[in-house]
Amino acid sequence: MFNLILFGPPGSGKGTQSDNIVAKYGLVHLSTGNLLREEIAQKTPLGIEAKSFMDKGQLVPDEVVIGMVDSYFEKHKNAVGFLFDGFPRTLAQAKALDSLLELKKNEIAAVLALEVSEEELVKRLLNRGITSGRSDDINEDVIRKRFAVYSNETKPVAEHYKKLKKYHSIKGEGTVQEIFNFICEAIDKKLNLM
Ligand code: B4P
Repeated sequence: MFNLILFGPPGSGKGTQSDNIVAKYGLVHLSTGNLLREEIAQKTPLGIEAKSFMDKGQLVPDEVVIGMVDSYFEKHKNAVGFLFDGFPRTLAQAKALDSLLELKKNEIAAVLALEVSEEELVKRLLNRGITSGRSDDINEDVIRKRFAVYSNETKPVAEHYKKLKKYHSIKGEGTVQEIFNFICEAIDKKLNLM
């Protein structure tokens, strides 16, 4: 299996680039954000609980997210690899993911981290709020709260993978195609070393 994490702050383009990556490399896309939004749309108990956190710009509790990832794995037993998008977002999630993969005698090949300035991120998210109506993108205070959560809870995930020498920075500003080219370069380099 070839497993990648696409990492970066809210609005850095993880969802956008994931579509291109899975189309080119045949990986299974695991976006915790998309899975949570599906639960919300179906008004499941998990979705109703998740919405109350997401609308405030907070993270959904680890045990909820990890349980969801575990059952997604079960549904995709024959995957050639996974692209993790928006997961892990806390150190506890990263450690849970490492253990789940270890059980399958597998590991993360690389963490690709999209680097984008905060000013550009706010612009993108407010713009998406207008076009998609996503409730966590409409209010600038909620967006700023998500950045604070990212700094406090998600940045330690970067440190974890830096120590394991799996972390690669990618320039996340430019056109979608330019950024995709940087991502492909990093992936192809990794694949050639395997
Ligand atoms: P996510 O769904 O993961 O979304 P995101 O971080 O807001 O955005 P992403 O980086 O995917 O941005 P996108 O490509 O869409 O999370 C939403 C919420 O779910 C979280 O706040 C949290 O509450 C919860 N959640 C999710 N996972 C969780 C977890 N593991 N644990 C706990 N809670 C969790 O791009 C954004 C915009 O920019 C788009 O409009 C796009 O068109 C535009 N864009 C993209 N690339 C561009 C470019 N190169 N130039 C200009 N615009 C660009």
